[in-house]
Amino acid sequence: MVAQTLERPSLNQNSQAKKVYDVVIIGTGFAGLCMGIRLKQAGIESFVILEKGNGIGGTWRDNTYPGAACDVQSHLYSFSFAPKSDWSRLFGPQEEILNYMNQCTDRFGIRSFIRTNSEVSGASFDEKTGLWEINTVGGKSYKTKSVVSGTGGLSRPVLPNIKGIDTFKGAKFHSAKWDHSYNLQGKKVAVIGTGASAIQIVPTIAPIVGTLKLFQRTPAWIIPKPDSNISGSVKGIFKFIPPLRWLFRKAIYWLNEIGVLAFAINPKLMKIFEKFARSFINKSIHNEELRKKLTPNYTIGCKRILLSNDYYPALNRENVELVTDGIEEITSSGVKTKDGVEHKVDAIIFATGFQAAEAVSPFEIKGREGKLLANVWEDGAEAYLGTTVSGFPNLFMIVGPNTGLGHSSMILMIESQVQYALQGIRYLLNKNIKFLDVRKDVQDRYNKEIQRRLGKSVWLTGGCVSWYNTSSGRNTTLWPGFTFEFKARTFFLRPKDYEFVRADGKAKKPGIGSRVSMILDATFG
Ligand code: N01
Repeated sequence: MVAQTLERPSLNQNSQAKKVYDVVIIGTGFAGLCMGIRLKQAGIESFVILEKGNGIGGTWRDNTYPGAACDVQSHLYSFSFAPKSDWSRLFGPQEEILNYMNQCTDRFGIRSFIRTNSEVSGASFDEKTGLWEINTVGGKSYKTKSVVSGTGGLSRPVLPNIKGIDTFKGAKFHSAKWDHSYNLQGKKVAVIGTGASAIQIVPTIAPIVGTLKLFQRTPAWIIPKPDSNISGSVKGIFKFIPPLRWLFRKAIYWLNEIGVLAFAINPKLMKIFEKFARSFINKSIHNEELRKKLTPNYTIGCKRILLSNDYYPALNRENVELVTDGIEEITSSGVKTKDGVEHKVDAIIFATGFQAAEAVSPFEIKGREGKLLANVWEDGAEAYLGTTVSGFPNLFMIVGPNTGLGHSSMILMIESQVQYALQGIRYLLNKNIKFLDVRKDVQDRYNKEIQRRLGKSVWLTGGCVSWYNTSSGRNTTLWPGFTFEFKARTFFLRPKDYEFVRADGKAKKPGIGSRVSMILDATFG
């Protein structure tokens, strides 16, 4: 079914009639690209994709630090509809992932829809017209029937709130904003943080720098990374016998999926992983004091489990020191710890993560009755199926609240959400419907269920502090189940979950005919 482009007069009476897009997508990470590709395949071509950077790729464009690679197997960390036979490694490096995203952008013909250097500054919904107005930092504005936000959870790097951080006279940068013009060769370097980014950075720069001081606040559980090059013959087999590539992807999928049993259903099973990780530390680190410092005191899985074969060996190096005394302040020449020692360095690298749990949207979003999303989410972000929020009609979030995974590929969740959003958009374009708004009682019931399930998970019972949870201890980031459950729940947009408002302002539930055509669209469209 091909949607029509709506042309409506602008809300601003002083300006000329302005194009009204069917969809404005925000972001060109995997989420934004997937939505764009699916819209185009569905014959919906009245859309733009706004991107704040000067190229596509989101997280995979920004994180160019040395050693950046995926910690999910590439054959699964790729679109199901765009398999790649020739991944160079089981866990692809950043550059190859970004290339893949660029190839998909061209192969599916969506580059001309992308507007780079278009950072969104605000979005507001007009209940009278049922339209959103999207404003950019550069002063442009777009009118649209619907908005798909694909801004992701890892797009806002966080510099820690450490006293004196601005006084440091040497080089300093965040892992997600790597300064490639700075030559680390022979330098005295501090790395703050020991999360997923740091464990990739440290082994890569340790052989280059003069000395490396790694400031750890909480140790991470680390297990070996089953990574290797993929040989030419295997790539050939995948290329010429696609069912084998498909089987390989499925095998990875099910192996990862088993993890849910321990993460979310019975955290006691984590003991098995913990035993494995403990023996990995014991085997890799020979110095007893260092081993103690590196052994976490919370249940494995509570914070993200990290995969690395070269992190522990890097910490055994003579020029690397693990500092665990706690940071007191940053001085003009280094990092002072609570024991009074000043560690003088030439450069500080902040591998301190992203602002994730507290607020998902990096710009102001105004919904019905002028309500601000930031206010609605004061006590923690929540949505229905991680995608729609009551009071914010025609807005679909990809990688919204409680859609993150601790065990598998985010692209599985993205594809499910895109499928769901596409159905909502089809309703808006085909059925004389002004807007659809998820019912508050439906959203509340859903979140009650999600939080009840999360309460039993290792993320809330494991005894750690993590960015998965808000400061009040609510988990607003992770999905507490199997990815196939999420796929099943987002496969059909159930009209009864939504308030439908017609163009004449009357509430309207779609009839049985509309629902049947929706289901046909969703299945074969
Ligand atoms: O960030 P993090 P990241 N003083 O938040 C420490 C994804 N990712 O960039 O644990 C001292 O995990 C903080 O300490 P603590 C992945 O989803 C994916 O590494 O809070 N230390 C922690 O050690 C990941 O989960 C890949 O006590 C301070 C570190 O900084 C997410 O990105 C690769 C501090 C932050 O760790 C974020 O990972 C890389 C302070 N004031 C990342 N403040 C893939 O391969 C913070 N820290 C797909």
